[in-house]
Amino acid sequence: MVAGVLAGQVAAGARLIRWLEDDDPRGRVALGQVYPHTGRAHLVGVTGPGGVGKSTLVDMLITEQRRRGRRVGVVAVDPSSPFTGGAILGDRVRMQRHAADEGVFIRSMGTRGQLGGLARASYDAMLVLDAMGYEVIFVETVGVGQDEIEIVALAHSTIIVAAPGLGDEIQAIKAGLMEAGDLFVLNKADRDGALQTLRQLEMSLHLREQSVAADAWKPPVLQAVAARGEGGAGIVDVLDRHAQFLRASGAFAAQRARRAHEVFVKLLRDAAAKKILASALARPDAAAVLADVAACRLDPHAAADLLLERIS
Ligand SMILES: Nc1nc2c(ncn2[C@@H]2O[C@H](COP(=O)(O)OP(=O)(O)OP(=O)(O)O)[C@@H](O)[C@H]2O)c(=O)[nH]1
Ligand SMILES: [Mg+2]
Repeated sequence: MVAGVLAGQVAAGARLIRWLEDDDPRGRVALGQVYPHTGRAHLVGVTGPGGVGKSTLVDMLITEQRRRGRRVGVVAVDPSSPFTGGAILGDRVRMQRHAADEGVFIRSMGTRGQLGGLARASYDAMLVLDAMGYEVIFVETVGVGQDEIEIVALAHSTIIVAAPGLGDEIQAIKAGLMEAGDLFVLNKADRDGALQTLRQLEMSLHLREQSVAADAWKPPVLQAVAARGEGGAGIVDVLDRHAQFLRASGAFAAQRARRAHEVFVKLLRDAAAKKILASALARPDAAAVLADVAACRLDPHAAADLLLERIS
């Protein structure tokens, strides 16, 4: 199967992603073997409020990337809906016309209950797509919350998508994601109020620019009408420019190292906590300590200290 993944076979890649999602031990072994073949892809996060046209935009960007001869992977993440939910179905339908194209692989991910695991599952899926040889990988997430920021932080370049007339959402973007954006796209530029929203975006970016170094990347604001396939070439031009900028400054590789380090620490923390918890609760005196807590003879802090002391 590892050979299949490295040869870019869709069935092999899909199976490995499923194993990793399910925490199947075979997934770990295979990941260890494909990992040395990762690190080549340009990872692009696409996020913004619900319904602004992210999937339609990604669909358009796939077309443009294919026109430039690149193989494209997509990870569509939806933390809010169950695995078979509407939005994910929507993504599939919206990007359906690429389904027959061997140069495109689209994978949707839902939470299946564990919200914290979504960033990790997305990371794993990106690694697999990277190893499969997709040169550009889009990661679409819905919303502007902490989980999205975490997922977007996995990418090299982040596109924040907005739409006209979304005053409140623009505020939310400002609060949470403005910092993370490398490129802002005002989609649905065919709608009323486009110019006003564009100015709002430019103004908040201008404020941000005043506080960064002169040689820093200045995030452009572009317009698009994704539903009509308008604006794709300009967006991909900027993405290419940003990748070049990151490579020239060494940030492309540095970001990979930082990302790997963050994931490593998170995994180590989870594993360590699980192990310690299991041995603490397995102690013969654990039940008595818990009973003391329940009977108000011992406070929970002291109980935790006690059990930890005894296992170390
Ligand atoms: N007028 C107009 N409508 C658009 C445009 N782009 C997308 N839409 C429509 O907006 C709706 C939402 O599009 P999606 O691409 O699903 O939006 P999304 O941001 O991926 O949605 P979620 O993933 O549910 O957050 C669809 O009905 C699209 O046809 C555009 O440029 N102009
Ligand atoms: Mg979508």
